[in-house]
Amino acid sequence: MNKQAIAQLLDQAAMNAEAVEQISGTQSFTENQAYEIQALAMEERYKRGDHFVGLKLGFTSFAKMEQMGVHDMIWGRLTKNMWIENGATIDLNSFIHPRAEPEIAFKLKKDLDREISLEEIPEYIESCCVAIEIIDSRYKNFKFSLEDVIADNCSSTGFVLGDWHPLPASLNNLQMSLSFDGEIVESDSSNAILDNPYLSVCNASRLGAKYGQPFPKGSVLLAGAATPAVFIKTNSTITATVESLGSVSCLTN
Ligand code: 0L1
Ligand code: MG
Repeated sequence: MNKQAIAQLLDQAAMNAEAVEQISGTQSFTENQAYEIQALAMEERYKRGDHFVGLKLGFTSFAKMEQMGVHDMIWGRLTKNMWIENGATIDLNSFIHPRAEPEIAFKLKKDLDREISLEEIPEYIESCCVAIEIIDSRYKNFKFSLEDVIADNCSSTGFVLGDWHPLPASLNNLQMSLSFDGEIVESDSSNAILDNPYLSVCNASRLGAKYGQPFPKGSVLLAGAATPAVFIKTNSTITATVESLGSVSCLTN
């Protein structure tokens, strides 16, 4: 299959909520080609009226990188149709095997079009908030290679954002948790995100520069999960909490 055919296959899998076999099982492709496929697949969404609103980083925990045998983060695109209002109900029939992650999100104050340092973050980032990321691999059994998952837009599917807060001096040592119906199912310190969630911004800027993708002012940036992702159940309330940033929820039917 050529890149366009793979992009269309993954786009249809997401649209119809029907899993496909991992591409790397039958043909090999490079990381660069995987990002090209991701961009082509997103073009299919944009043609239907959706649009880019931000990006997410994946594999931001050193444990997850080690587990996957990789040494760098991956990034995917967030779109308007993935945005779920805080407190809204999501229809699980439109997903394949969705999982939730507790995250921290940032909002860009100006175009992020070059690699920036930690010291430059206040110039580029306006605010932060607690977030839930919903991921849903388009591959059967959530099984994929690094190239497969990049082509599949890093499993990006949905995100819920809380109230925006001015940037604190530090985002370290904050307790983060994911609850189902008020019961905590996963929790960890914000340090699980690259030892410092602000480093996600620096890494997003580095990856954007590497792949020739500037991120416009106003974009949302999901910094990566602090805990493993947890399978979502029907008829439940999913809540992510970050100490000092508050909570955000969505419901499932
Ligand atoms: O951390 C993430 O948002 C997940 C990135 C893609 C890998 C996965 O689907 O677990
Ligand atoms: Mg995530």
